[in-house]
Amino acid sequence: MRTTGRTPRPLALACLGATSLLAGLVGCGDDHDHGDDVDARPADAAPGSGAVTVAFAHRVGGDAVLMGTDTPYLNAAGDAFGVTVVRYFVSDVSLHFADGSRWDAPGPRYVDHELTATLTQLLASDVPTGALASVSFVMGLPPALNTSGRFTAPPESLMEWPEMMGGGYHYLKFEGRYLNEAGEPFPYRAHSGGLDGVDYSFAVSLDASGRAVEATGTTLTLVMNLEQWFTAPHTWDLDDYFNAAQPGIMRNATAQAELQANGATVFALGAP
Ligand SMILES: [Cu+2]
Repeated sequence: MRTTGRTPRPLALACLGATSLLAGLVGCGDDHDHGDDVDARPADAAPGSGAVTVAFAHRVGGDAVLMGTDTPYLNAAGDAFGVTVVRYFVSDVSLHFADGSRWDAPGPRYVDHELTATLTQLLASDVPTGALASVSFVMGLPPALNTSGRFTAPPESLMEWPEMMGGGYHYLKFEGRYLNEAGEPFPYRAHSGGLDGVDYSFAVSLDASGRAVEATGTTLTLVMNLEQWFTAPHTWDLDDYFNAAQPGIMRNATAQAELQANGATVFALGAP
């Protein structure tokens, strides 16, 4: 497991300060002697810690996506579309606690809707317990992680991005079919990645107030609302991006920037 860091809780700092300044006058230690809590924890768990698992869910219009080559969904521009591929990286997950402290799970995580093992990933078994404020991560691979050759085995290695376009890896492969202006099924491949040295990954922060890391284990569900990739601020008429003359968008810096901007509303934290 990777090294994780967490900044000290302000309460503990305040206590240390009070202890050193007012030694003998303030019974600071008594407030932090939670002996009863220790007794309640499983014997094999560190005091004040629990396992945190991240689950990944993929939805269209609020419902779990049904994969296939048909076109059961409508995007904001009125295109009928379906979904055949959802593969992506998220990186550098951090938990932000209500007390202002932070716990980091650095590094990339690969998710493929078709690979069940990637849909539930243990962050760590010893995350400090406490009330959460938010969950943050990077959609894609930030430049420090997006280096050619980082992944040598499938499935991650299959996300390679061509060297002639800057190398590294796709952040996202979102594919399916849509009905074009002629009413015929046409494939779309919404692929994103760093293009020619420009990074299009982006930070995501999701409100987690009301949630907590529990000693008994916690699952946080990161929901990707797929239709949002095509929605606001750049509403995509898929005919304009995927057609016989222009079947892909990987070389299209404008399209990469638009996917990045549309991504701001793609993610949500699912119900516990
Ligand atoms: Cu591609």
